[in-house]
Amino acid sequence: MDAAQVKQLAKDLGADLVGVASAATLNAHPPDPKWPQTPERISPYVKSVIVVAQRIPAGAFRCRSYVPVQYMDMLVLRKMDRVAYQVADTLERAGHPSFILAAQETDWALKRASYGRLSTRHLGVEAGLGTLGLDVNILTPEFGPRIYLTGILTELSLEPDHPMTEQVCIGETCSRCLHSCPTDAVLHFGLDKRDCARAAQEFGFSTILQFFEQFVAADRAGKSAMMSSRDMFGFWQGLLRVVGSFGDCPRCLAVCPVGFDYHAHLADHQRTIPEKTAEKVAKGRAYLDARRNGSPGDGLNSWNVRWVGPEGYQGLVARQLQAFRDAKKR
Ligand code: B12
Ligand code: SF4
Ligand code: SF4
Repeated sequence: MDAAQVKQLAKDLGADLVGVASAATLNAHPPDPKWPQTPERISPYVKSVIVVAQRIPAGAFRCRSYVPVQYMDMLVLRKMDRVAYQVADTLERAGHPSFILAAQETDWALKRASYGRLSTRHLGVEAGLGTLGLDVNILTPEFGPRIYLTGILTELSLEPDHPMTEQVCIGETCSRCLHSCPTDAVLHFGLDKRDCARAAQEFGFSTILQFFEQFVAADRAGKSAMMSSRDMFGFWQGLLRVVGSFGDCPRCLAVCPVGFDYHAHLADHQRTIPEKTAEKVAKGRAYLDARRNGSPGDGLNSWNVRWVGPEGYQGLVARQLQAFRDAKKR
């Protein structure tokens, strides 16, 4: 099987986007070399990683609450895993050992469980699907950041795709993700993960740890009150349908103006950002000044710029919007 046939297989199974990265390139460019998220750390035999992305339907971002998008996230992840599993299974039946990794699991050995075994965003960039945005989400020209993605590791050597060199993200002059973030976690092509996790993982691992630390220290009445608290209900909901333990906050995904889905279904609904404040606007301006002065910080350093798009922003979204309007007129 060649790369074109494997991609067609993934598309036929329902993948929205698919690309191929070479394991040798991924091994040579770990996102953070101190904590290598590389295929060779997992298996020395892997030659290629097939990257599959599944879009999150835009309708879920048009609702009054976050609940519908939270549940859609879980269904999208399940579909993505099924597609990836079937690709791996087909490759192996054709004689090429292949497997997938859990798309949401983290590895205790990598930064005490804050990193996945592979960074699927970085896989996506290497497979030519998009580039990292101001908020470090991967932005695809088709669906912006409104995707989940995973990798199929295979011993079959496939022709790799090339990373995009043009920055897909509009950048500091846009800063809509920064304006919308409820915990002000968006940095300059970086993220304060602790702050993000307060909203994105309301009933996640650190909330559970804090809860039980307080529970152990509480007296009998305090323990009893904690047993019937909203936190406890959140943990139950998480067990029931995973919602709450991750994927809670959709704001940076919802407001990003990249993607045909945004032009078609979200531009009207997401135009105004209620969370925008003067302080956040000033922060975006400071990032713009830093970039113009040539001192943008870690997110755009010589190692990281590879995944942001070394040629900078060249008007992709404006071109897309024009194409969208032209298509509508026809
Ligand atoms: C752990 C995790 C989180 C945790 C992090 C927890 C923690 N305490 O660290 C939190 C809760 C923050 C989180 C949040 C979200 N997540 Co999440 N998450 C992951 C997961 C499982 C692993 C992340 C990882 O390994 N990153 C790898 C490292 C290298 O990335 P990094 O730390 O960001 O480092 C880069 C830059 O930040 C920068 N950098 C590093 N250090 C520093 C320091 C400074 C100062 C600066 C400026 C820059 C900088 O350089 C690095 C190299 O480029 C991945 C799945 C996967 N296996 O990849 C999903 C994943 C990244 N999450 C995803 C999503 C969708 C989300 C959320 C939108 C929530 C939601 N609704 O689902 C938010 C988005 C937040 C954001 N803007 O990035 C998707 C991303 C899809 C996309 N379009 O990009 C992924 C890929 C899941 C998937 N399988 O599709 N997530
Ligand atoms: S997921 Fe929410 S809290 Fe995290 S960066 Fe995006 S908008 Fe901010
Ligand atoms: S909202 Fe704007 S600044 Fe943020 S990632 Fe999207 S294009 Fe980039």
